[in-house]
Amino acid sequence: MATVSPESVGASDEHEPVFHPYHHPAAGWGAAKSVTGFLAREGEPIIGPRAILKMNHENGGFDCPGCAWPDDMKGLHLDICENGIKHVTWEMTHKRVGREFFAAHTVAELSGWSEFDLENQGRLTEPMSYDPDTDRYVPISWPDAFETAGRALRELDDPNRAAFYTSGRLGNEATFLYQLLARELGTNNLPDCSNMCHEASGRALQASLGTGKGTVDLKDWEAADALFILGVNAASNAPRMLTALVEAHKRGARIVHINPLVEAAARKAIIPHEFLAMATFRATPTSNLNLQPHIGGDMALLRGMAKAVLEQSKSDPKALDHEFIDRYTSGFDAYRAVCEATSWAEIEQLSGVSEARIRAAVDIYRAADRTIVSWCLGVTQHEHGVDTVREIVNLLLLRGNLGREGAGPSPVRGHSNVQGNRTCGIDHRPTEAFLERLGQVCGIEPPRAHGLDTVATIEAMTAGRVKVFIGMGGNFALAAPDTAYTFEALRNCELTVHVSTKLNRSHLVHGRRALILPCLGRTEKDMQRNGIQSTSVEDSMSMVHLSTGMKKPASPHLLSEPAIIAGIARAALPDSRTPWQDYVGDYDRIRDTMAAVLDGFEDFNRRVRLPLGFRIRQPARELVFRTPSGRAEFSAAPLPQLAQNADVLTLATMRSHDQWNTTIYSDNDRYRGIKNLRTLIFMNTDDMRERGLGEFDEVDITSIARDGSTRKLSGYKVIPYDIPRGCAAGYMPEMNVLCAIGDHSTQSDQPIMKNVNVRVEASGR
Ligand SMILES: Nc1nc2c(c(=O)[nH]1)N[C@H]1C(S)=C(S)[C@@H](COP(=O)(O)OP(=O)(O)OC[C@H]3O[C@@H](n4cnc5c(=O)[nH]c(N)nc54)[C@H](O)[C@@H]3O)O[C@H]1N2
Ligand SMILES: Nc1nc2c(c(=O)[nH]1)N[C@H]1C(S)=C(S)[C@@H](COP(=O)(O)OP(=O)(O)OC[C@H]3O[C@@H](n4cnc5c(=O)[nH]c(N)nc54)[C@H](O)[C@@H]3O)O[C@H]1N2
Ligand SMILES: [Mo]
Repeated sequence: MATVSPESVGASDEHEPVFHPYHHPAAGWGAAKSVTGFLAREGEPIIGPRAILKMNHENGGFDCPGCAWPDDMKGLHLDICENGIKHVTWEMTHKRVGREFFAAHTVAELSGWSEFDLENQGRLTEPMSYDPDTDRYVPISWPDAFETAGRALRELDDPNRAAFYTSGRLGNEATFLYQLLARELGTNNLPDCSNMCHEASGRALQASLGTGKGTVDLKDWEAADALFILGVNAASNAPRMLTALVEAHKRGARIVHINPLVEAAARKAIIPHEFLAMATFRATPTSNLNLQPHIGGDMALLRGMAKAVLEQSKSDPKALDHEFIDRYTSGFDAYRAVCEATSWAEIEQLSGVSEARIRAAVDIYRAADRTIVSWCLGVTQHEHGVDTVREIVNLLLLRGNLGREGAGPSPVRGHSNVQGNRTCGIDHRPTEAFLERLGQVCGIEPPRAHGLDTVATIEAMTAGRVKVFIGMGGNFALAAPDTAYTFEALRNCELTVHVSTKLNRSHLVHGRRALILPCLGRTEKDMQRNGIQSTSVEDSMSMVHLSTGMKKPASPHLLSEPAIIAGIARAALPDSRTPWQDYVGDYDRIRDTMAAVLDGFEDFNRRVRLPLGFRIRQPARELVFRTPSGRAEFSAAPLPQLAQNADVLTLATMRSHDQWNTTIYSDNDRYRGIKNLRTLIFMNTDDMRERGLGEFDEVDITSIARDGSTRKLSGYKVIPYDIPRGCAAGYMPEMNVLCAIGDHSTQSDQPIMKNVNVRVEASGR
């Protein structure tokens, strides 16, 4: 049994924990107050607000490095949010972690620090190399650092002994160079954070519609009559969605939230740029109906909705869009048959929602001409993530909610450029067509065999099959499942290299040799041979636009991500004919090559400079389906069963309001009423009573993996919460201790982070 003490990860619970249910609107004054306090703490009273005014504005400015929600298309609003401000300020801190810091602390000592304390030391300032003799990081020059990484890569007996991880921050140009480095070296081992978030969405949309992305944009959000929001905590994780929800409600659109928890965005909101509403405390409701399924019950709920629509079509032909179904889809009869064969009793049992409540959602769906369904991790991080996203598409197809204004599927992506990473080649399963063009344009021979994703990389490191790990941003050690297992995997490497802005856990859980390579952040000026450079990013809705940093770099020794990649590449591939140096001197040169390789990037350099950038064409939006049948495909997969013992709870791991993935800003979770506590578990009061537990009681949480192995966290505090019976929730990354490495979806290989079987009992029993 693997046990990692909760103190070793996460923030330190120093202050008395508090739980008071939150009744105020999302955003509004609570957000304003929180931002003010945060700016003061980071010592950013002047530069902060000025930089923030530059954020997400058309023509200049930098893209918010936070979430992937698109920018306001009209460029009118001060399009900012509380968490975006925190994110930018965190990067722009005045604090520095230089060579004196590393000289003063051994890695063993730093390993005892909390995540908050590590990142709170400030920005990294120069390259560092691990010295085993003193157990400290010591300075290393950039040429020596490149040679260390380059030699390790050169000397591998097989390029597949290396893995190149990407966190979704990386701009498109650096992304392209990074995948080129991996493929010129000879491997498709390109694990990325998307393997842990929207892999299921990509696979499902590809199978159903022939495109791995959503089909709608912000204009569609403005035109929809009904919005269904599944498994996303928008007020914390995509706060600018609140603007869309408030505006939708004001114009009379209906909004349905489907989530085991009633999150802040499912109640009411005040948006930050609505100063009158702020001044008068006038909040707008952002929901017409909240359904609380059992964790993992979404697919059954959606099938119930489809079943009801099909039932109604018997007396009302207008319930279905027959013309659309006949002309553009395939597999309808099989899907209708499977819906008819599924009983309401089964749907109620597997979804945890009553027939009457499901029919209430159907009333809203039926009354709308244009429906958008939007979702995030509550849908994807399950064994049946792919089937569930396909069920979303099924439901949309029934009423022709595709390929027209105001309708379609709209996944909410996570990191600001995670979608662009995939578009620009970070894919461990690249298509033959992409490799063919990459090979032709770049004059290389790309490997054809598929590479390793995140989980497979960890397993390969454990088995000694991957020896060099390069992390381009992110915090792999903590973000990945099965903390103890992943730590051992990283320690088993010959060399671990992290390109980072801040000190984090992954620097302390390292291979025999280790490098920390500090890079420019997105807010900073990137000066190269031909002047200041901009990079491009792609948002959740396929808009590509430029981002230009404007702040003086945190240290004169920082390099840009493209420069670091090129430095490693030149050392690893001494005979390379790729013009690495020219690429770095002027990112227009990278974009010229990208335009020749990537679909939809024609004339890249001109179009990316248009006021709002450009939108990558979505064939499915134009009713062109690149599927085997050439049509949109219904899927008739069986519903997931919830079979489990009565004493086992289904646990979802999720984010608090005050964190960015593994970056913890504070131990508060304002909208859920929590202060000073992260080591908690939200439970239904009946489940608590059954176990003899009261509020704040300390519990042990034991997870039971599919292979029967168990993992344990101790000393967590119970919070009574409005969550369905049999369900529980708590925070990542701490709870990754409970996620078994082998428990990934057989459909997407995505770790099952929202569906962990656990036993909860009072500590010490
Ligand atoms: N401030 C901030 N913003 C972020 C991030 C951050 O950490 N902080 N992370 C970014 C990243 S990388 C990503 S991928 C996104 C993540 O954005 P979210 O998907 O919102 O992330 P989570 O906090 O994991 O929350 C998932 C939601 O799913 C719900 N849920 C759990 N299980 C189920 C289920 O079975 N069914 C349904 N319907 N709902 C369920 C939870 O109650 C919760 O509301 O946010 C991005 N934005
Ligand atoms: N249990 C559980 N685990 C999860 C999830 C979950 O819901 N439950 N969610 C998963 C998801 S959706 C994701 S996306 C992953 C997140 O996984 P990652 O993307 O790997 O992790 P982050 O915490 O976003 O990475 C933070 C680090 O990025 C570095 N950084 C910040 N800005 C930059 C930059 O501009 N450039 C570079 N090079 N580095 C920078 C800093 O050093 C910082 O410490 O976690 C996954 N893990
Ligand atoms: Mo993510």
